[in-house]
Amino acid sequence: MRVLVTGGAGFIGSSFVRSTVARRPDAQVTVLDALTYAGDLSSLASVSDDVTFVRGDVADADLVDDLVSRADVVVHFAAESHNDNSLVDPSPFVRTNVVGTFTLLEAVRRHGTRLHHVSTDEVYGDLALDDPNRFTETTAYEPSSPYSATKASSDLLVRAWVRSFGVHATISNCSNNYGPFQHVEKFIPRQITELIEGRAPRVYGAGLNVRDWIHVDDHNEAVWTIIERGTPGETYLIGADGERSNLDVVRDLLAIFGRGADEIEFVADRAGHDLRYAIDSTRLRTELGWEPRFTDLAAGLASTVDWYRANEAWWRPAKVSTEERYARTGQ
Ligand code: NAD
Ligand code: TDX
Repeated sequence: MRVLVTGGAGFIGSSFVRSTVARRPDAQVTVLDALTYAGDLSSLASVSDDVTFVRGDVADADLVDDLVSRADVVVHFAAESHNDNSLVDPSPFVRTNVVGTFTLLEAVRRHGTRLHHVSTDEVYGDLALDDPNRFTETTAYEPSSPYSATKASSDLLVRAWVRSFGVHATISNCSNNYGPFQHVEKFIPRQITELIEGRAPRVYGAGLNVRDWIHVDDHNEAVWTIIERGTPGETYLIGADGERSNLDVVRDLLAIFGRGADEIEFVADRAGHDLRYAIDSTRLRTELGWEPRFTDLAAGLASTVDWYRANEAWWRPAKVSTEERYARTGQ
């Protein structure tokens, strides 16, 4: 099977590529990635002999058409992915997330290629802390940030291309991922690397916001499950029942580092900050038989801390510029 992976040098995409090479020897993997600030070819170093890498833009119609014509399945991870950046400059989000997905859809339409579109639970907006409901496949779209609005737009394009043109596409909306190779701008790697540096974690607002954490390997196994057993045209939600407040996560990390539970720096809140995300993944579990394997978040955080301690050379180059960006917004 010839697999084209967009965004395969990013956090989740590179994990997908490494596990695909390790576990699916029949797959011939090509990666299309623009290597923005968030892409890092060294994340694919361990599989460089097994993967064809193409540096390019998912919104480049000629390049995308050529690559899609030579693929059996396209797995679309490429995106601008960070909410805080979308509040400073939304334009690359519109271009990559909306125009890039449109470009890919036109190519798979021409070539009849199977597409899996990777999306986020943020398209559904947020929930009250005490809301007994969680997001399901039928929850209405209500995105809050420029990032989530562009991801919602991309999902709606996929749905329309399925209905209007019969494109063979599935969509997954997953909760917050954690694990190795995640950019230091994101919450968990930022706090781990601050703690390695001897500083205090930076928590937005009062830290009461809740995220539903899933290990990146569980996400990617779910993506393969949907590619192999999902029904084209359908949406599947991916989540591992990992709801925690940001304060709880930070306190787990402080304990791992042997630091006091109150050694926290509270900083400016994110504009429009979503309060809570929570995924009901019943459909994926009952219809397709997927189950998460990393259900112990404390253990998953401890092994992620070990990875960042052992791989300083991977994250160090991005750390200073990331903190300079945060300093400009008081975060
Ligand atoms: P990331 O920012 O780590 O990686 C994105 C990758 O896309 C990078 O390698 C970057 O170079 C590449 N890219 C960006 N613009 C491009 C363009 N125009 N053309 C080609 N490549 C381009 O993101 P991530 O956290 O790995 O997220 C991957 C996907 O999963 C995204 O679609 C995101 O919306 C989705 N998602 C992420 C999470 C999460 O918790 N991180 C949760 C659910 C869904
Ligand atoms: O320093 C920080 N302090 C802090 O309190 C950072 C970077 C974040 N936060 C908070 C904001 C959120 O409530 O932590 C929570 C998680 O923040 P992010 O890592 O920025 O993730 P989030 O905004 O929830 O979005 C993530 O999950 C859904 C991914 O970045 C998206 O790509 C994905 O779609």
